[in-house]
Amino acid sequence: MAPKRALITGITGQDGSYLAELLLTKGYEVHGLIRRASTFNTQRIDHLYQDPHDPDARLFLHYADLGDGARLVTLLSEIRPDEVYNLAAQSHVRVSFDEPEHTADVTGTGAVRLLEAVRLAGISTRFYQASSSELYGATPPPQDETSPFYPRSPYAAAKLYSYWITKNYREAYDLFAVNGILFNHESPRRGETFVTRKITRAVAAIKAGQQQELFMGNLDSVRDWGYAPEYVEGMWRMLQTDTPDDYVLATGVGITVRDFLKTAFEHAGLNWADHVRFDERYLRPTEVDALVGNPKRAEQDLGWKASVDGYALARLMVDADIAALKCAGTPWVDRVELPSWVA
Ligand code: NDP
Ligand code: GDR
Repeated sequence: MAPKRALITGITGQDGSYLAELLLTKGYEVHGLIRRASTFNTQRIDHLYQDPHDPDARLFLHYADLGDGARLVTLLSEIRPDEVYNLAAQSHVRVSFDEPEHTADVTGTGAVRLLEAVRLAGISTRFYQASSSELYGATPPPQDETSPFYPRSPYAAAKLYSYWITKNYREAYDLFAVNGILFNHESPRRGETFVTRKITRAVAAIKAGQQQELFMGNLDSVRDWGYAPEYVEGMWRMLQTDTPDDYVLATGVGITVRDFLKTAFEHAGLNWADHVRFDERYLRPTEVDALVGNPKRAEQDLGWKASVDGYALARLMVDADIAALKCAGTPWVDRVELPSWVA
């Protein structure tokens, strides 16, 4: 039997790289969209690279951009995937205040370009949309699939559009399309400007004597931080059900940025208050104060449950960043051996 074929947008990002690994392990043929850049941007998936001339190759990369609808139609028609995972986005909330129009175009309109490409290609495919807990914004926790949305950033407003357009294509065209409403999830592959990775990289650098201070914004916000490899398993499970539905993935445990800081610094034998300074440039014009998810529906329907909470994550990421610094020059941090309990 021919292997299942998946298309991942955002394959070079944190989640895309873990999802590609997962699907390759499950025997899929994996196609990923990459953007042309003046420098290499495939570090997170270089370890998965296969020469496309190899008859056994199962990973294929294609140049494309969510801003280019015609290209998406061509690719969907050629690849004819069984499953499409739309993970590509301008995904940084703070940056979305600087670039609201670009964020709307990629993170919002990009989703309908891809959905329209699926429809115009006339293929039968299952579609996953990377929706976000940022949709809840000002709605107090705990948040689940029935909680009202109240976006608090251009990013969240763009994700609100992609959420509803995905639902609309499900209802209007009978497409198997789902929204995964994922709460924050992190890993040693997390982008360096998101708060968790910013903290754990700084801890490693301070511990090594390469840095003294860390400038931070609001330490009071509460987030429900989970471990990214577990969340991509949840994405896949959402596309294996009998009927399409939307699901929250979360740990159910909320901690403050300050808690994460304290745990990360203490894990390296450091006192966070000796090093952390305030810088207002990291504040957002409108903040999301507290996100804590209730993942009951995913547990019941998908058998999915997170096992790593924010505290464990802080320790895991500090270990990985310390190991990465010790192996400076190592192309990718996950090649460094992590503590056995991490795996
Ligand atoms: P990343 O920021 O790590 O990755 C984003 C990906 O999108 C990268 O591969 C990037 O490519 C690609 N991309 C950006 N703009 C375009 C474009 N115009 N055309 C094509 N590709 C583009 O995000 P994550 O992996 O953390 O998140 C994956 C998805 O899940 C995102 O949609 C995010 O908004 C959403 N999400 C993430 C959560 C999290 O906690 N991580 C929680 C909830 C939702 P390049 O490498 O070239 O920049
Ligand atoms: P978030 O993640 O906005 O929740 O979006 P981020 O890590 O950027 O911020 C989390 C919280 O930390 C506060 N904070 C800082 N944040 C950053 N980046 N840098 C700082 O110096 C800093 N100091 C304090 C923020 O104000 C915020 O309250 C992430 C992204 O992955 C989205 O794509 C995704 O949809 C949501 O998670 C769920």
